[in-house]
Order: sequence, then C-alpha cells, then structure tokens
Amino acid sequence: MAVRRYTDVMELAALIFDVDGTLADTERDGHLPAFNAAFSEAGLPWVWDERLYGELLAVTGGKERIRHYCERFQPNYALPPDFEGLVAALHRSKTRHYLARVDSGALPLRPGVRRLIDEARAAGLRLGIATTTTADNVSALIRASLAPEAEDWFELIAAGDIVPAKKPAPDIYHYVLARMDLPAGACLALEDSGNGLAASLAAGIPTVVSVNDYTRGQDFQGALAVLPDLAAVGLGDLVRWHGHHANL
Ligand code: XBP
Ligand code: MG
Repeated sequence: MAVRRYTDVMELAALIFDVDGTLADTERDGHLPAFNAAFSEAGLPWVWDERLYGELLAVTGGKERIRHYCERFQPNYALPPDFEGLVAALHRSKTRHYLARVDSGALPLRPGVRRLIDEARAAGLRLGIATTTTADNVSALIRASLAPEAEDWFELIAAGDIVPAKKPAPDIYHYVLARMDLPAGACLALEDSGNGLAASLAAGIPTVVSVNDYTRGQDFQGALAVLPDLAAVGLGDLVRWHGHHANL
C-alpha cells in the first residue's frame, strides 16, 4: 500500500476534510438558498444573489455572516432590541431550510471525494472533519451523500461553535489535532478556500486545495497543491505530496 512506502518521512496518518465547498458545493446550492428562504420566511426584504454571497463568504459562519451583512450592507436597518435573538432565529430557520435541501438530494459530493474517502479507509487512514458549519448540517450531508452509516467513518466531526474563533483562525484544526492526538505533520487537510487554508496552515497542517467558483483566484500560497477538483487525485498523490512537504 502506497502509504507504507514513505517510512523516511512522518507517515501520513489522517486526512482532515473541510466540508463547505470541499465535500460538496454547499455554499451555492445549499447555504445561499437557505439564507434567502429564512429571510423571506421572516418577512425581511433581504435577498442575497450569487455575487453578493461571494463577498459575504469572506466572513465564515452563518450567524457571523448575517451580522456582517446587516452592518455592512443594511446601514439603515434599525436593529431590533434583541438583535442577537433575531440572528439566532434566522439562523435556526436557515439551518432547517438547508437540511431540507440536503435531504432532497440537492447536494451531491464533488468529483473525486467519494473515491478518495474509499481509498483512505481501505488504506487504514484515520479520517476527521474540521468545519465552521453547524454540526447537524455535516451529519445530514454525510448521511445523504456518502452512506447512512458514514458518520462512523470519521473518528471526529469538529464543527461550528465548538471553538470560540472560526476559520481563518486555526482553532478548529487545533481542536481536531488535540482530540485525535495527532501531530500536525502526520495529517493532510483538504480545503477549498483562502480562509480554510489560512486556518489549516496556521495549525501547521500540510494542505491540498480544490477550488470552486467562489474561491478560484484566492490566495493559496503555502498549499501542497491547488486543483480544480479532486477528480484526478488518488491517495497515492496525497501521500506523495505530503512526503514532499515533510522533506522540505
Ligand atoms: C464554511 C462557512 C459556513 C457556512 C454556513 O466555511 O463559512 O459558515 O457558510 O454554515 P468553511 P452555518 O468551509 O471554511 O468551514 O450557517 O451553519 O454557520
Ligand atoms: Mg470550505
């Protein structure tokens, strides 16, 4: 098995996956329509189009994104006394709409993701998830797109508000390393965005980036590889890139 051949460098022990934009195109096909459905349901006249959403993605986390939108794009909106309550309610509604979209099958895996996960499991690699999205969203996506029991394939699913600071802060990756008791150099992270890469690299984890329409053109300095998707990527490629990193 390819993994075993690289005994002269720190052996690759685990793949840590981002979720949004990496496993599936969840931003465009899941989160964006779910935000708009929540606004409409609440009687708010806010409509985010794909271009605006691309700008809003600079802020990770759904609640944080709603707050940022109000401050930056709705300066005349009179904040209600319980603004935090409104944000929380909108976000709960958004999550409900997102989950319905996942259950309807609207969010297939991106090319190559399934094969890579299958290869990694066959090779005995450990699998983890490091994401800013809500934990329920991850569970639903994994069940719907991989297999009903696929949550069990991941040793740890680290998600959402479990850490104080979301990506680009490295907190979620530090959390994963601590909980899985792994050194950063024995892991490889898979990310899709500049914010995600900043987080994984700040935690010292070698990272491969697969871009999407929202993230193409962002700053990916420091990545092991930057790819249009994972369609042509096998576990052997990841092991080779990871070994190369360890030899630098
Ligand atoms: C993903 C995100 C998430 C989702 C929304 O970033 O920013 O916030 O857009 O999820 P990354 P919630 O892929 O870098 O982890 O609304 O559940 O927060
Ligand atoms: Mg992402």
